[in-house]
Amino acid sequence: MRNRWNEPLGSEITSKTVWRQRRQLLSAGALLGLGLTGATRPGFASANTPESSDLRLDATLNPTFSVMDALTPERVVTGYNNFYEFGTSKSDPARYASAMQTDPWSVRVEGEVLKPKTFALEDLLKLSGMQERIYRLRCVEGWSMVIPWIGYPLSDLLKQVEPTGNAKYVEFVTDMQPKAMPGLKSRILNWPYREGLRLDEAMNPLTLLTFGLYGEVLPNQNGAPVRLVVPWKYGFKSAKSIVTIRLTEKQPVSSWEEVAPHEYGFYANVNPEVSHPRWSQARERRLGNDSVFGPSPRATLMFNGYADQVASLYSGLDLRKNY
Ligand SMILES: Nc1nc2c(c(=O)[nH]1)N[C@H]1C(S)=C(S)[C@@H](COP(=O)(O)O)O[C@H]1N2
Ligand SMILES: [Mo]
Repeated sequence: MRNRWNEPLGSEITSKTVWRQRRQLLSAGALLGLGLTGATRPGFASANTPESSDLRLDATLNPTFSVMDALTPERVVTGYNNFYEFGTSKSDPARYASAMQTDPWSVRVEGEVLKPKTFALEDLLKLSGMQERIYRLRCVEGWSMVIPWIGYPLSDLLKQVEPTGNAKYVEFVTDMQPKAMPGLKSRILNWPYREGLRLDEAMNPLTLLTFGLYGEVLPNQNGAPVRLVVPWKYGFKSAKSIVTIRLTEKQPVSSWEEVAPHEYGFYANVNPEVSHPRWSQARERRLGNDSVFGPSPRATLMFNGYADQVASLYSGLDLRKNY
């Protein structure tokens, strides 16, 4: 019996090869410039039409911030998601998220800043150069993926609004669209979905404000039109479909921390030595790459393998207490 995520090696290689060829095409088309090509408005449709040009988002590969791991096939990245606004099943986001309205879209950046501002999506897309970065993303549930994201460092945005001396934290808030998001009826979280980082974590060059993946604008199920990606933390820190970014003096309470503080802390750094109360975090399974049968085959790395870049942020902090 074959599971849809248990793909033979051949198709894994095919998926990568096709992507590399497509990336070459993209750089050959670099005269079109950065940003969206082919359409006047970004068409944030589903990724089921990967070749249509209005979904394309051009970017330059940043090898310094990319890992060499085998990529997770695109259909897994866009078909197996956590986006509880659309339901708790992994297939719910791909099934329902196309109803989410992403045009027009704007992001309010406010709080402890000298220049609060509402950024239209069009302006956000032009604010800095688009980079492609191949990051590992590890879910707290024990699976992981390797995804070619497109975006730019969150710090490029935060510098524009000039954080005050009081700004110590950054809070991220997801949009609420009751008609499109059946999950909002469930009490699993207190909506809207909120996440937070310390300001120095938010300013770290790894922290990516993300608009696309696999050479295209984000599919809705992956957090269109703009989401966070924080690769050294468990996946739930990477808030999707962001409408507000708020700089604060006090540590914000994230949604998961609010409903289950003993299970999900504010930091949520990937840490194989600190177990979730109900399961170990020592090992993981790469979706689309590892067999779905048997025990998780890979050892999880401290800070998800990004220790060189981020361990210094936590010197002197007890990572058992600050999980
Ligand atoms: N708004 C919102 N953001 C969210 C979630 C969510 O339920 N709602 N799930 C998180 C979790 S648990 C993970 S693992 C990642 C999954 O991102 P992906 O679907 O792009 O792989 O999104 C995170 N961001
Ligand atoms: Mo997750």
